Amino acid sequence: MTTIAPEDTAREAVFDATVAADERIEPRDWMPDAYRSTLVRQIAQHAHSEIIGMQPEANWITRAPSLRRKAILMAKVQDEAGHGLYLYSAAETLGTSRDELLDKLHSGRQKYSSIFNYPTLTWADVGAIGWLVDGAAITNQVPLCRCSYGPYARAMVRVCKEESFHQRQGYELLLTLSRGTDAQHAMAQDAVNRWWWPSLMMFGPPDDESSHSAQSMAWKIKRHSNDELRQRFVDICVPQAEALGLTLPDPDLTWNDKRGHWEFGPIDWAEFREVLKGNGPCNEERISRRRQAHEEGAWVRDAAAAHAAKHGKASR
Ligand code: BYC
Repeated sequence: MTTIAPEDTAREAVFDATVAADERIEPRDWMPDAYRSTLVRQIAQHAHSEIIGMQPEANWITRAPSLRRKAILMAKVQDEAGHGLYLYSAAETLGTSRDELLDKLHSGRQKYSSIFNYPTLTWADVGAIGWLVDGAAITNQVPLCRCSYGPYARAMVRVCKEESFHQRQGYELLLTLSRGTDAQHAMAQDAVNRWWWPSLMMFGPPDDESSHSAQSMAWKIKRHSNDELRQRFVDICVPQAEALGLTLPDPDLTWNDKRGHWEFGPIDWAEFREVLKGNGPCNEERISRRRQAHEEGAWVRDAAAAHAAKHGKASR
């Protein structure tokens, strides 16, 4: 039988009191093993999503329709790399290395967001990603700025500021297309039709199927359930779609005056599960491109390590 040492009971009481008081847990504080592993799982998945998420949009950098659009898109894709770095650093504070996390991503032992397994078929997809995907990300991540784990919460503050800029650029891009020629308007509508449902899936499975939500909410890692955030996102998007002059591809969207929310149609959870299993339209392409980029970058890591070994001591 395992016995709990009195000092562990005392530490656990301090941890519980800190969480209950809405104060932050910091890297040097004692924390339950399961709290640590849940954070590593979520932060790693989040970091992987940021760097895999660079691929669908980077696909359009060489084909951006103007120098201005190209410069904006390059800056956005670079921001996503930066978000990945803050998040890998936050995970490192929990005692895990970036190499280990990347290895788990490359070998399929850790996930990244389902959304990045869909293709970017036209230029309008860059707008739809900014408006819907970054919009969903902000809705999910603003509450994470109040996450109980300090380094993750602080990383989220900067990420959210940058994501709101990304969301605005996507909205502005779609507005320009929507007000353009008939062909441009149709391209914008087609992109929204394809990205709407996968964006709703970003928030994760419905609450009654979400295995981690209850514990993560008790620990104040998550502040709202998957369904609460999904509903918040739909409520934000409906008037924005109207202002864009575009429609959302859901015939069941209706305003419920009693609830004060937009009702929406059923989500195809079978599709979500297939994407998670690796059977989405681009899973194979995304992960092999990532592995290739990692291998091609080996010389940069080697050079940085050699530089640090040579100059590290002298500069200290
Ligand atoms: N895709 O119990 P649940 C971005 C998994 S990047 C894949 O509800 P949890 C951006 C889940 O991991 C956006 N897997 O889990 C970047 C779990 O599986 P495991 C990324 C998903 O953790 C570039 C299982 O399903 N944002 O913004 O309580 C360009 C059961 O789910 C997904 C974040 O990562 C999914 N959509 O809640 C533009 C935000 N959903 O781990 C934009 C941080 C669920 O047991 N993460 N799963 O094998 C979170 O807030 C939470 O982890 C989630 C899921 C709401 C996503």
